[in-house]
Amino acid sequence: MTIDVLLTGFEPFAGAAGNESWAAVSRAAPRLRQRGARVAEVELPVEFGRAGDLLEQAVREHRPQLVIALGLAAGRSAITPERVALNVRDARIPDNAGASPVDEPVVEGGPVGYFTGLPIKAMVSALDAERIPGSVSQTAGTYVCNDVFYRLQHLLASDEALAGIRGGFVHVPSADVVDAATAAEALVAMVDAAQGTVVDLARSGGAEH
Ligand code: PCA
Repeated sequence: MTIDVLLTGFEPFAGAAGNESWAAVSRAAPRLRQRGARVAEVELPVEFGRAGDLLEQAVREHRPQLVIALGLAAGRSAITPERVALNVRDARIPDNAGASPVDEPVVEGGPVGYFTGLPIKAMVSALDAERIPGSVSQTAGTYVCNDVFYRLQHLLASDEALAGIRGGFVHVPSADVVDAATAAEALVAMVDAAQGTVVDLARSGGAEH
């Protein structure tokens, strides 16, 4: 089946009861459906390798036009569309299967990094318009979120059958910073912005460090 949007979030990790990324996806998907969009959502395991395998499977199955993968970044103070995925795994804490890779590539022989395929400046502008805190992030880290982000960009860049699919990654902060209802509203606004933007805005999303 061909769909418009594939959204993914993660299961809980590091002993938490829930994961804000999945809370946002599971609340936003029915709202997008209500407005006529064809949406698929997948909850990914916090496991190096397997999470990317499942995302790849979902992209091949659904052939969406747009893929937005979400993850939790506790400690951040805004919703942060990610600029770049890196070809490295470096776990500070074990993943949910107990794996702690250090300085391993996500994809052996793959390029050092990929830029997002999402119009992240337009997405941040859309968050501004909703008065939801948002900013561009320059790195998705080196844990499972970056793993999934890199796998997604590598897949979309290397398989011609998937040409034209736009995808990328967004970190959401913990619920005490942005609550679940607001994170879902933010996700709907970011989907709208991504669908409505062909050439990204030339506004600054830079940082000195
Ligand atoms: N956040 C972690 C992995 C799963 C999640 O929600 C990360 O930022 O890598």
